[in-house]
Amino acid sequence: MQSGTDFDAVVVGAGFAGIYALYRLRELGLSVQGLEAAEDVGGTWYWNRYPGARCDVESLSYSYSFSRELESEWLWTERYASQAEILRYLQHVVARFQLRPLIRFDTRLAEATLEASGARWQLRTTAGDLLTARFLVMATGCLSEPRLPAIPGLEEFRGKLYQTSRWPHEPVDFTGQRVAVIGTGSSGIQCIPRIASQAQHLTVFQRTPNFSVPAHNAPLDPLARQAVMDSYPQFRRTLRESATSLMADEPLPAAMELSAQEREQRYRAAWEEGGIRLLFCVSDTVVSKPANDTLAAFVRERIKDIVKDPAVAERLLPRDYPLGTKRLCVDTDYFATYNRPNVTLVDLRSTPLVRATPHGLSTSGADFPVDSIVFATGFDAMTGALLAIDIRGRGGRRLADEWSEGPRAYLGLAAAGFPNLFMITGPGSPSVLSNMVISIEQHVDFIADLVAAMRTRGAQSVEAQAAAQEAWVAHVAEAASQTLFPQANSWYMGANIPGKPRVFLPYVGGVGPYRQKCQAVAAAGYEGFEVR
Ligand code: NA7
Repeated sequence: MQSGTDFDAVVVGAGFAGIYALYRLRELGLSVQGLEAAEDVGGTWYWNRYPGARCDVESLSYSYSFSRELESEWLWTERYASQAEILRYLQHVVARFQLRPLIRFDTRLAEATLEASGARWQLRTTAGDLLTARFLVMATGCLSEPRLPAIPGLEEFRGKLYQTSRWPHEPVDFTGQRVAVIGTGSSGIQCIPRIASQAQHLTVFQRTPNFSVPAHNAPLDPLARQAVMDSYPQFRRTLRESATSLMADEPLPAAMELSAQEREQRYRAAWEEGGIRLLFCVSDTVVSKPANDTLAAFVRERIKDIVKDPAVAERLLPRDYPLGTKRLCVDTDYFATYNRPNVTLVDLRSTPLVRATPHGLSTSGADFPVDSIVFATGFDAMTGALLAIDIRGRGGRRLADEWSEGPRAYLGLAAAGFPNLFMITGPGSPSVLSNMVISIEQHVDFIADLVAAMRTRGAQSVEAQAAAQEAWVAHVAEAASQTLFPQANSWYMGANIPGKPRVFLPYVGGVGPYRQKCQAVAAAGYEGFEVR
């Protein structure tokens, strides 16, 4: 740990974003302090260690590009990296670049208050420790504030409770147990097959069926891996400039321009390839309802192919939102798990969860005695972790109040009234619609370049201008309105949190175009920012 309490920059969070922010800001010669609530680095990949936890972006794309040496020495072993492998990678990065001494662990930021000078932040941790920083970098994550439903009677339950995003560090053995999993988002879909293979009986409580595509995960072929690694600079550039940063842009036909047979061939090829390619095998999946309907129907047919009991298959078919407007899941044997004799699917739409009892869960239809309950019920996405901190900017204005009708940030990076505070992959940036590592590097580089430019100018503070912010927020909303995304009750829309404003949170205009916009802003002397 570092000594002293006054820093040029404090970085909150030590996941992918915080680690790189610490690295870049230290390279600039700034005094930097990292604060991390956990006892170790990793962020998302520290907390989400449930069975089957795996990234749904391919490992060769989901890693830092800032160091050629780092790139060439780290050998990913599988097409999709497991949580454990990604955590090892981040621990390696921190050790390799000697970042650990910069981080204060087991330390959660509680309050950040702008000083009267308008150019420095006073910080208080939940333990009551005080620090100050000129720059405050919020690397707090998009999916880091977990959410648990209020289930009456849960305190009386005598079995064990687990949460995918707060999984114990020691192995959990469900052998011989009756287990309940609540939630069928990505986390549920990843852990359900693994828990089913161990438990005596698994009951899955599903509220909304999800679209999911097979991962077809496999060990990476060493020669193919080396070929990508040899071409990393070009490979990364292609991803950075692409619309999604997940795969290279290629010309795609609109679904309805194709014959039914051509569509089916394309969808099948993408299904066989596995992963999120399916979303990007025609040009108009998330903008045209007729196009989306054809793809959704294709996936429903695949679910029916896999699930043997037609009544169970029927309950698993997503019908009430367009494919891709809730995060498309990537699975290993998810639907096939429902063919196991020890797995029961409970549809909470027809029989809602009523309460927990000392021995299990009760729906309006039946009682389900269980030994353990696993919550895979998601997060207060994009804004939850930021607003969990009492942030008070100019004139004592609270960020939570400023955002009461939805987040307002210029480029998803900075907010008017909150000078010298930056968000990494904040609301209004491509963030969760992109390859997070690529977006994180882009944000951190933008911020580091801005801080360096301020130093050259002798500036003390930088703040988003209200007019630029409003124009950007309007642009983010306009971009979303051109798509099908607002049609789903998704966490992208804040719909999973009671009372949260319904606003489409990430920027859907494309990663490459967003990067160009940021570059243009910088080239114009940080247009839209007030540099004082
Ligand atoms: P998600 O995707 O938000 O999934 C949460 C799941 O929990 C989803 O199926 C919810 O149903 C369900 N849920 C939430 N509250 C309840 C209650 N009260 N009762 C029953 N079911 C409930 O979170 P994940 O952790 O799976 O994934 C988050 C992201 O992490 C993922 O998209 C990847 O990007 C990585 P609902 O759909 O709201 O009806």
